[in-house]
This record gives sequence, C-alpha cells and structure tokens, in this order.
Amino acid sequence: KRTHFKACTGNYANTNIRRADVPNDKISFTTPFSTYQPIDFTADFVKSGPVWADPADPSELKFNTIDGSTDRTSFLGYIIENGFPQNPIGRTGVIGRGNLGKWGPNHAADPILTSWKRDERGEKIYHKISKRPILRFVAIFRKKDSEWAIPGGMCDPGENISQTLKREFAEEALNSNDFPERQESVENIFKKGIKIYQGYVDDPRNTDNAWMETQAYNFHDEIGKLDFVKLEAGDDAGAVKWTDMSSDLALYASHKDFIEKVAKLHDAHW
Ligand code: RP5
Ligand code: MG
Ligand code: MG
Repeated sequence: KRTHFKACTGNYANTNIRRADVPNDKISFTTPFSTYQPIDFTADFVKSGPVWADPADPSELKFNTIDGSTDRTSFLGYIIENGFPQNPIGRTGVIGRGNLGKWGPNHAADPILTSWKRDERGEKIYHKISKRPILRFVAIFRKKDSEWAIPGGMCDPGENISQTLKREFAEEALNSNDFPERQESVENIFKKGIKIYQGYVDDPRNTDNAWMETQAYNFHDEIGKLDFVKLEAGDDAGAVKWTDMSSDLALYASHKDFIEKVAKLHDAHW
C-alpha cells in the first residue's frame, strides 16, 4: 500500500515547526490513534490571502469536483471530515494548510526533459558496471528547500497540463520571466511527452488537510538537439544543470521515484 514519509516526519517544510509524531503503523486515518495531537499551522503568507490561496474557511468550496477555475478533483479521491478535506494517504502531524494555498489537492506538473550523455564524438556513454547508457535530465536547485528537483510547479487556474509543463520548465530552467522568447527553443521537444506518473506527491509541505498531487511527463530527446538549449535558472530556482540519472540521487519530494521510472523506461543506467 502507498504511504508517505517526507510528509509526516521531521519539521514542517523549511520551518522550525515540529510535526506531531506519526508512528508508521498510525499513518492511515482508518487506524485509531486517540493520542494524536497534530499541530495547527497555516503560514502567514497563505493567511494574508494572495490570489492563489483559498479562503481560510473552506465551507463554501466544492470538493472532489472542478470548483469554478480550481480543480479540486483528486487522483486518489478524498473525504471531508468535520468540514475539512482529509489527506487520502494519511496523517502528517499538521492540520491547516501549512504553506499550501488550497484546501485538499494542490495540483502540479513535473516536466522531465531527457537526453543521452555523450562523449566528444557524440557516442553514448555507458556506465562501467551496469553497462547501460547514462541518461541525463534537467534538474533545478530549489532555493527555498536547498534541494535539487525536477523543474515543476503548480497548475494555474484554467491552465491545461501541457501548458503548465511548458511554462514551469521555461520559468525555472530557461528564465523565461526575463527572456520570454526562450520558450520557443524547446517548443518542439514539448510536442511528444510520455506520462510517467499521476497522483500523490510525498511533499514536505503536505498536511492532513492540504497536499500535493502531480502529473509527471517525460520529454525525451533521442538525437541530442536539446543539448544546445541554453539553460538558465529563473524564478524560485537558484541553479539548473543536466544531471546524470543514478540511484545515488537525492531529490525533492517524490522526484527520485519519477526519475527512476524514466530511467527504466529508456533502459538507462540507474
Ligand atoms: C512537488 O512540488 C511537485 O512534484 C512539483 O515539482 C512541485 C510544485 O511546487 P512548486 O515548485 O511550485 O513549489 O510536490
Ligand atoms: Mg515554478
Ligand atoms: Mg517549482
């Protein structure tokens, strides 16, 4: 059965707020846990009511459906408990929205751009031990979390998934906020994507009432034309680089799982 780890251990994402203890066998809400005392936390920048955030009181919201321009459907489905949406994976030690804007699912998209690692003559490079070719993907450094990650981001209201995938990649890995014309350099590669994953993300910002869900797509460049695209970190990314795929990687949230799926899909080294 699927569960979570980063979403229920340690401090809440980039804060000193200690999550209430959630033992492994008490993660599921179907398991009674009478002494459970989650911390109530919603960040001030969420409470102050930016455009992307829901109202503090969720009672007027329509859950498990498209609510105006906000997609409140879930890849898992969820129940409303005492007026609040309940994390479908289980307890996190925190109630409220934490750093997340939406009650219930917060939808994101993760674009995984890949190309083979090649030598000066353009030949694929094979891993010495596994004998498999080494696949690379574009990773960004998340300034807020000090962790490497896929250049993904939140779906804007009314946006379709392919728009989010492209926009977030352009903002974080091409710095399209400063150079909008750079979006064109990857337009072709974004035409043919393969869905790698859809569902819950084990994100350190998740709470009992707000959580991340994503759709991850792989955009693979077999012939190496992507290698000439100028990468430049933008928005909340502090750095960007082509990164070799291997099981040694440490990545934000569930991103390592997505990358592993892509490596296996292409029979690459892992
Ligand atoms: C993760 O958070 C998703 O997989 C996606 O990569 C990311 C979206 O949040 P921001 O990058 O906008 O913070 O759960
Ligand atoms: Mg972004
Ligand atoms: Mg992002």
